[in-house]
Amino acid sequence: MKYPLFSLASSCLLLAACVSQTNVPANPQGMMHGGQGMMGGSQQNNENQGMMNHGGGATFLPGEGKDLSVLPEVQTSQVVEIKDGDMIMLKPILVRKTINGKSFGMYGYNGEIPGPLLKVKQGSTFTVDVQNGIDLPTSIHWHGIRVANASDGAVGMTQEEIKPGGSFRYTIHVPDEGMYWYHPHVREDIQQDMGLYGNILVTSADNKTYAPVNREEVLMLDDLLLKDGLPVPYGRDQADFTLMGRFGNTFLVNGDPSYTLNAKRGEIVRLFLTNAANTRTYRIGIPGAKMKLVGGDSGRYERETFVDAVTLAPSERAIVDVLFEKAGRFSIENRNPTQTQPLGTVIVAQDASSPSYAKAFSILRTNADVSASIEPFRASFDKTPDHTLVLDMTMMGGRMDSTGSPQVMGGNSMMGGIPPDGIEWEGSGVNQMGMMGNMMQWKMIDQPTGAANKDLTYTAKVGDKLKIRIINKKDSPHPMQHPIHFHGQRFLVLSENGVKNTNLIWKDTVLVPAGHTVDILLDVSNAGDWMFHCHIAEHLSNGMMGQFKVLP
Ligand SMILES: [Cu+2]
Repeated sequence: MKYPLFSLASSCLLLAACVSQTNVPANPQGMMHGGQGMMGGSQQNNENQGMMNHGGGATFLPGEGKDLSVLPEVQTSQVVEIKDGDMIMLKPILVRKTINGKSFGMYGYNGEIPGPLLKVKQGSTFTVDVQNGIDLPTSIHWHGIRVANASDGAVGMTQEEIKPGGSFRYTIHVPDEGMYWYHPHVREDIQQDMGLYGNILVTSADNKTYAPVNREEVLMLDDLLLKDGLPVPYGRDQADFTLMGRFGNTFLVNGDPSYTLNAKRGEIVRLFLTNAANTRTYRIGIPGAKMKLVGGDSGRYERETFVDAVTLAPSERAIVDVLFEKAGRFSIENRNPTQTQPLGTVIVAQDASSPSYAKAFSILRTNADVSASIEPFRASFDKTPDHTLVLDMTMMGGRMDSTGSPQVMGGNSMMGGIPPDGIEWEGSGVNQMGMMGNMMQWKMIDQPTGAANKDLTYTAKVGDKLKIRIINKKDSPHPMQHPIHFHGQRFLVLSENGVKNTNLIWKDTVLVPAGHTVDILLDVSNAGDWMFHCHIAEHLSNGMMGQFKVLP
């Protein structure tokens, strides 16, 4: 098979052109894909890359042309307690946000970034009136919740986009406890990046489900790409940064670039983490504190485990209990193999926390109810996969390699190698070459038939236990990780590269590193027409999505 590919020469020419347009001095290190030159991950480095954006396409920024002073100032997230039968309103609007002394337009649900934290008891049903107060068509997807199909918010599949000034009513039933989130499902690369995201905490009917803690805190993680303190414009007609996705250079926790949490000595804080970034995979750690992994996408693991850090791909959640044994300042860090970046600070006071839950914290609980919910699926773990899905991409518009052999962007080419763990933790020069969707095609391909993206439909019926093997090709033109998300259903991650997963949890998104093979088992439980797609916003915008038809 032959791929129309960029040759190295044309890649470099393009990069050179971008550099000369923006008068950024060429930084050969910065051009390397995941190379050591980028490992510092300094803000300066990233800002330089940010300047190399856009190959001349029309751009977009929220509220552009509007007088900033008339926009309401962004508010912090408020808690909305929802009872069964309640109706709430979510209105995305333009807001004014100030970071490091620079103000610009962003979006906020009800003017808040993150949007309101919706707290609701498992088994409840509520309605949400959405009124579109922004300058783009929108929708809301209730990520991870097994909602009725008509309320999935999937534009182009379950509903038309909500035009500016328009409205839509969602009916949300929450069958599963855990931390979920909501975001638009049209031009996520702009709208989600610019502040449209919020959490839904579905609390269990049984208050003994989780160990006692002193406090619960909700942390939504995001990164913004700023240049001279202002957002780098987005592609107006299609997502830019299509290759690696848009990496930010400014980290936000709950919309705050300098997040601070005050705690007492001995306090145990339960952190609900959600990765709302377009493409960045985080690895969150708090050196000096003790961390216990309790839950993830949809509730709890079979068994709690002590961990040094948790990896979170875009859209994934983690629930961790953190014990601060000593007084002092603790850094919440993105600590991955390439760098350590501070995201926020926990200041622990000398006075002792009361009551002390240290004893409960020291016990690693097993969740028999979670194992019991998985039990009916175990007989299907080792069956032959029902489907095999290949993640791949092709480049367009570039020159063919003179030898006719695939010119890999990544691999052993000049662009650097595939990272040993198959994850691009940070952007690089390649990312910033102004690549638009018409220059490449990200693909989800059904292996036996070759059907890809919009031509790919899987059909199943409620009650099926569908085993899907996902192969992320290591020799694609740009091998990188893809977080694969299924709408409307839940699944188990059975194995990675043949190694069985022995501590299961119900999930809606799985990170498949470059060159890795992951087996999942879908609990086909929710009828309708659903999407499954890569949750890197720019890859989805590029069409990396299939259709999943579930018959009643
Ligand atoms: Cu992807």
